Amino acid sequence: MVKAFIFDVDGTLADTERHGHRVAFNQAFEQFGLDWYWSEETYGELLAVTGGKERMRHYVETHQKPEQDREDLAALIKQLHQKKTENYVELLNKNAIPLRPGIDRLLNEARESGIRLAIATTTTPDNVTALLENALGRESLDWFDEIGAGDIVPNKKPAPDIYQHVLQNLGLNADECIAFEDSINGIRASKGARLRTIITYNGYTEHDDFTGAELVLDVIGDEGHPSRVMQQTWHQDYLTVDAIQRILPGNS
Ligand code: XBP
Ligand code: MG
Repeated sequence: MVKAFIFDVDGTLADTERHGHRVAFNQAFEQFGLDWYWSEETYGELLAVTGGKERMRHYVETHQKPEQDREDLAALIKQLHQKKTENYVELLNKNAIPLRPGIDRLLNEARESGIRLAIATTTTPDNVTALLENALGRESLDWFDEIGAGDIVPNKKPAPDIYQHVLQNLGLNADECIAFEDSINGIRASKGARLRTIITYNGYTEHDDFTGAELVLDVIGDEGHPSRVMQQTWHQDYLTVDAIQRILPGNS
């Protein structure tokens, strides 16, 4: 039987990138008097680099003038990122970003079935807290046995480090767990940790290569909001814990 579900956050639990992170980055750029601006399209390209600080550095290296002093740049990125995190949390507190269809139900089904919950994400811990508190209530933080987030590991996704860290802290083997991801960087990380992976893609990731995924859907889905299955054959209106236990029973 499957013993734990490990969820990515951005793009998987909620569509946070386009109207959340991107907006918070642009606010920070403006607050620092920079003329940088990330359009929805540019941001889609920048998502190839995970991690906000890493993404900004990549942007400067590829889109800005090369004379930027290296040390100054590291300090600027750190300050910008602190501001961006404040902006993002404020944005969620003012206007909660909803969870994707079926997530709330699946989390509750899992809890009722005794399946443990965990998070493995590159985003900053404060962002995870703000998302969960606003979408599910403060008590939902206790639903997760392990929240692996941000700079806690040296290498961010697509490296498997964050998943390996979470597995170790859960005390479980990869074949006892299922990862939920939305992107190519995410599945590279989860597969790198030998985790069976269910993909729910979104507007930014629908054309990513999900080779190796056990299941690829548009959404987990719900009553009145069925899932569309892109890879593998599976016939049910939406994904349930029972269906997961049936099709991906696990090795232990
Ligand atoms: C999410 C990310 C994050 C967010 C920004 O990737 O790449 O960097 O866009 O968060 P994944 P921070 O869903 O694969 O975990 O600015 O806090 O880094
Ligand atoms: Mg993601």
